[in-house]
Amino acid sequence: SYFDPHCGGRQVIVHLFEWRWEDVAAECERYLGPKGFCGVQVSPPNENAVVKSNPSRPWWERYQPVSYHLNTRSGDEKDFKDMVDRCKAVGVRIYADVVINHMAGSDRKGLGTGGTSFDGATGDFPGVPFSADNFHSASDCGARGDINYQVSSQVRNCDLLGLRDLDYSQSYVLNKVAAYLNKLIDLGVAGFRVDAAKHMWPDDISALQKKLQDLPEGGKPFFCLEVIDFDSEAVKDREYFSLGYVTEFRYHQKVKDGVSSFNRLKDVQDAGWSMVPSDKALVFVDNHDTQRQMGTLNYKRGDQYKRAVAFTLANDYGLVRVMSSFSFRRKDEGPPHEADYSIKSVSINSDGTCGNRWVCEHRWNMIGNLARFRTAVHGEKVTNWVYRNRVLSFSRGHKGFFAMSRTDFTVTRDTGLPAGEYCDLISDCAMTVSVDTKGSATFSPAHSSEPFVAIITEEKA
Ligand code: ARE
Ligand code: CA
Repeated sequence: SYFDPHCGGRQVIVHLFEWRWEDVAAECERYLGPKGFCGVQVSPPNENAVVKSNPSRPWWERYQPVSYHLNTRSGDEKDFKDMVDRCKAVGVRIYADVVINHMAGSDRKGLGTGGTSFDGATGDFPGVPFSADNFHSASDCGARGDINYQVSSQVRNCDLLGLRDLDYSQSYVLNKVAAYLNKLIDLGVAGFRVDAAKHMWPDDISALQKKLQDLPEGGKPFFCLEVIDFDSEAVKDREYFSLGYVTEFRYHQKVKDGVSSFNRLKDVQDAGWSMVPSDKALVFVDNHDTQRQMGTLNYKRGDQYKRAVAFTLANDYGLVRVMSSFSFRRKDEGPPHEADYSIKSVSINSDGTCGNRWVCEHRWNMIGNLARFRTAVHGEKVTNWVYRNRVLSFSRGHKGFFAMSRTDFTVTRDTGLPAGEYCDLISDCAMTVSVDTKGSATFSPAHSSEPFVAIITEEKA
């Protein structure tokens, strides 16, 4: 089904935003595979418009397709194939971010990252080829880029941000895009994050899916649809439920509000917000867009961010995607780069953190190590919820137990687990937790600077 991420039951996806394919491959082998991550959402692999100035080489140029050749600042087709194979060999799958609602903007013209020419204004994309006729005309829309979100036909047929909108009622367009996705399937990807899916008709996505081949190992590719729904516009996320996982943006709002008062985290996935059902919700604390918005939670918010991500991983709602960023000051700023704008590689420091301005949130102890926890307790409900003495703790059925606070703590809690000596996953077993015959344990975090504890029945000391 389109809901299977094809990673042998592992549960956590990480978005390695703007990483080079070579670095992703190395990260699968040295970290993601051993830590039990399911897969990686990679930046769009197809050729994009080179945005030279105002600003120079922003990250967002990758959301302006020029052709479906696999040539970007992350690498070429050979690098891509090598990454997919090396990750797969260690149990980690690749999901491509596919930008298929549109091509480059009508305000762009010149060359793509693979050297192919294009002109957004005239709709000439010889690298595919697409020409003016393959796009929706702006006649039914407001001024270019001006979508009235209360009118679903405008959301689907008008130019999002002035980006040339593909007309999927033409089988020519459908076939070109299907050929692109099938090529990625041939190369071994396990699925797709569909950019701006909200701006595509669900029936068009369904028609596209019918043209896709099964994965080489069998089964349909995994689908995650980017649909932003805060219950205030014409397009509803439920229109996409049969097509794959849907991004749950309400959750990212709620977890941000909830993390300031732990008690409010309890109802973070329901309470009148008409949240996406757990088995269809792709959840995250931030993504590459929201992390650039004012007041949002991101890596810069330190401890609060850590608590939000740790809670999200320990909780039982949705399929989790962890963000892994490059540090930025300005919103438009592209990834760390050399003088010639080639992307800098991700260096690894002796303490396991990343260098060259790569943040690598996924390597932070309470994030990287909870990937294992989430997989181990998958399918178990949250039970034993206790918020007392400023410490939140809960069990995941009889398979796992999690606790967190804002500062160091010592508490006694019912873990719901059988008696035994358990390894604390957060600290890689630097500390253990003894559970008595009643299921009760007294414990403190291994390091006071990291006030989290997580244990699972499958990891006894
Ligand atoms: C850039 C420039 C523009 C210029 C355009 C064309 O910034 O000024 O007009 O190029 O030359 C990203 C960047 C954009 C960038 C674009 C193309 O964020 O700034 O434009 O790349 O380079 C809506 C969509 C949602 C979309 C967001 C951004 O529904 O799908 O807008 N998100 C995805 C990606 C983005 C990406 C694109 C789509 C485009 O994740 O990274 O844009 O491929 C409410 C509504 C939402 C709306 C949201 C924000 O919440 O409910 O539907 O999201 O507001 O407007
Ligand atoms: Ca569209």
